[in-house]
Amino acid sequence: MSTRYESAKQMYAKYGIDTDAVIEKLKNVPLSMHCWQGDDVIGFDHDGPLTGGIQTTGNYPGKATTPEQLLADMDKAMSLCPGKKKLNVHACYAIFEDGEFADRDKLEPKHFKKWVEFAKKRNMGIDFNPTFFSHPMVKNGLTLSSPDKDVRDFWIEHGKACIRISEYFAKETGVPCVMNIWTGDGYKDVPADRMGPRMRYKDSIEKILEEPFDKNLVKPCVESKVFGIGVEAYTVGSAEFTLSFAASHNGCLPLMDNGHYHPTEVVSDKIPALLCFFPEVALHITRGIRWDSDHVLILDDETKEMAKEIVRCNALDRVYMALDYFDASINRISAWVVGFRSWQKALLNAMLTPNELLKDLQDKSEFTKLMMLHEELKLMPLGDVWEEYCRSCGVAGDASWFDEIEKYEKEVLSKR
Ligand code: RNT
Ligand code: ZN
Repeated sequence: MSTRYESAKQMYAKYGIDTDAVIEKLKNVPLSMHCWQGDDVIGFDHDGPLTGGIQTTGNYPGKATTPEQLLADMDKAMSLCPGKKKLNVHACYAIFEDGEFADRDKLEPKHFKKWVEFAKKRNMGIDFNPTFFSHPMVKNGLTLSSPDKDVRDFWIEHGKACIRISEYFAKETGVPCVMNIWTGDGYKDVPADRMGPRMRYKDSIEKILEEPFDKNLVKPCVESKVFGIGVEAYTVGSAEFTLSFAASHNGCLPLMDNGHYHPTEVVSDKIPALLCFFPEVALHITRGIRWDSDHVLILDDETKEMAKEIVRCNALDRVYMALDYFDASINRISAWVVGFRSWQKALLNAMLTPNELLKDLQDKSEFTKLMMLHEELKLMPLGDVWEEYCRSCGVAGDASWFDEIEKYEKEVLSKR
């Protein structure tokens, strides 16, 4: 234990915070790491481009192109991050063996056996996502809301298959599986009918959820979005649509991606609003810049504020947290690690905040003192507790983890 940690511990103790207890608690908060950062959201089941109104930009060398590479890269990334990990897998990352292939509507648990083996070995749960993009059955940008019944039926079957796979993940790992439904369905230009696609979308998701599953094992979510690239005028799964869907369908959770709102809206304010009504909610944690840009998460103010809300609301066990960004312009493994560590820092910062004291000042209308404390707390020695947290998780607390990235880039990535 360093003397810096000892002195930080005393400083936090003055505010009634037990840093040792915080460190122990944080170690058990799971954060889902998204497999799609490693290969620019391509997956293993198609040769076509990324569609669905999302895009990766950049051409940094060394991206994973095989399951073996992707799993090795994720392993490397995870080894440099403190805290409890969960895997987040997309359906397009099915791993087919011996020349076998199954289309999205025919996927089976066995196509994800390798992911289960990987997760089990590392004592992790798995979250899952049906992939409603990058596929020829996306017709005119539409899937579950398409006017074409064959298109809808194909994607409904995909959703149902994904529920079965999610339940398999939960049973195998012993950890509930969060299954997130997101589609890029929408229109580039002003639509002539806004309600029709939404009614079809509603009906299709309802049909998917007719697939029997144990609500304790599978947590279906619906993710909203304000717009996508090439889908600027109208998104079927808007905020109001998905929130209302989740609110009116027992067992379905709302999923908020903080890159999916108008730029002055903040998810930190939406978290406590939803927690008043939903037993559980899910998050995609990202960093939007101007548009839905999916930049790597950093420790900026809104990131800190979102973590604070989860902690203040005592909701660490009610909010499923998952990273969701993709950057192809920098080392992809470093991108994973920077984002994962940033959210860990944000949670640590939130847990080291004397929330009860601050709430009390608010309730007593002592706003002068509240503002003063908010400001003073910003310079508390978070970094010293961070170092100790990382040390106790067996990872570097300083920038030296990057040596591993450089070594891996030289020895592995540059040879791909
Ligand atoms: C897209 C959504 C969605 C995807 C992943 C790959 O805007 O955020 O969650 O990022 O499904
Ligand atoms: Zn998302």
